[in-house]
Amino acid sequence: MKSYRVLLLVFAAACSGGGGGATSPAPANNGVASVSLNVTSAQLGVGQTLQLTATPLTNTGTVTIGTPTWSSSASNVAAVSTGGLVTGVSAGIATITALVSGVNATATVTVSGSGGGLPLAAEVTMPGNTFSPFLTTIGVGGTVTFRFGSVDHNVIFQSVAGKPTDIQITTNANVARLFSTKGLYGFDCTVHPGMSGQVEVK
Ligand SMILES: [Cu+2]
Repeated sequence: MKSYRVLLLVFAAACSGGGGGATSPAPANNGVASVSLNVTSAQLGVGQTLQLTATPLTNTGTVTIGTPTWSSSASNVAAVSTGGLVTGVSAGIATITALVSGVNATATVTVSGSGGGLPLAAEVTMPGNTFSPFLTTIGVGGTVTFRFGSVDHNVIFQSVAGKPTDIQITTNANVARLFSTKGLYGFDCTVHPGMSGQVEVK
């Protein structure tokens, strides 16, 4: 009976301890407040591997204890082992998550095609109310930068699964779009009938 009462008192003191000098209650989950990854963004070829390591940290940045659980948003693009070893499987983009005591951290892994040698960056300019080049070919995970001059243009993509967000009327700016899904994406400038182009993502 006696010891039960003492325990209750200690518990109450710990819970009300907002003031200076009060001892904090024992943290749950070893006090994991954040998770640090050795790599947060990487590019891999098909068959290449990358070892990720996750370090759980307390809210003061001290390393604490915790075993990460690894998962991939797209195992057909990048697979991850129970030990955090990532393997490129096919072209695309996957998010790898390390979960420790309910706290997670993510790494973005871009897997490029198997030796196609396709560029992952390209530019489209707009001379004389045309898109140049008409057809831009990039590898999956690549970025196309649309360079707008002094004339109003927009870039409205035809309705194809995986298309990026349209670019509304823009002048004198460069606007990039990421293509994370293979396909052929036609687009038009609706300001100038007949002003069309395509991005092929392989
Ligand atoms: Cu136009």
